[in-house]
Amino acid sequence: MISYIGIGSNLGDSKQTIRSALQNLNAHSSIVLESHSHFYQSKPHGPQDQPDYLNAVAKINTSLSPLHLLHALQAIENEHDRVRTKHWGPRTLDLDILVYEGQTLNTDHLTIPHPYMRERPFVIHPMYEISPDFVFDDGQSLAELVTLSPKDELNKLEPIDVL
Ligand code: A4P
Ligand code: MG
Repeated sequence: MISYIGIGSNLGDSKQTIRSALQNLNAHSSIVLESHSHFYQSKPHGPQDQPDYLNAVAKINTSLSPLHLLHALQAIENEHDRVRTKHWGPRTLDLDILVYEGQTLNTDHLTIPHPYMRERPFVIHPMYEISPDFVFDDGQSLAELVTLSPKDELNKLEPIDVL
């Protein structure tokens, strides 16, 4: 199944952390990394008293169920010393399931599609870069969201070798 993963970091060496997270995704026996976006730097959304973020989006193909995928992502977060402190606060690595092919979920542990993704330039623009034809199950296209989402807040970094 195709799934898109939102990757964020704003503590430590974020570029290296995101690179390593992409490598960990690809190294998982039930996940194939299909593609990933450039890395984008932006101001924090939510609480402002924290460093700027680096974000990217990955497209994966996986045989894991959404819940098993979440657990795999949490294991990768933990490998990167992710410590859960405050909501929307700083983190070494945040991995969110943005969408999972054919799934709409709203449970205590998992909401798919990710509830805030459509309002977040740091998700919409990188995802559009790798999947410009993507359309949500409710019919809304990523192309339309991109026209509504301010891009000037994002600083696209030079590409780096990941794999
Ligand atoms: N959970 C529910 N749905 C999902 C999903 N689709 N994917 C649950 C992943 N997890 C999901 O997550 C808390 C719980 O959410 C998980 O245990 C899982 O069961 P968390 O990452 O530990 O907690 P959090 O940070 O408090 O919340 P969340 O929702 O991950 O934060 P966000 O929404 O990711 O916001 N500004 C910029 N520029 N860039 C950023 O990346 N990120 C945030 C964090 C704030 N501002 C930002 C950025
Ligand atoms: Mg998260």
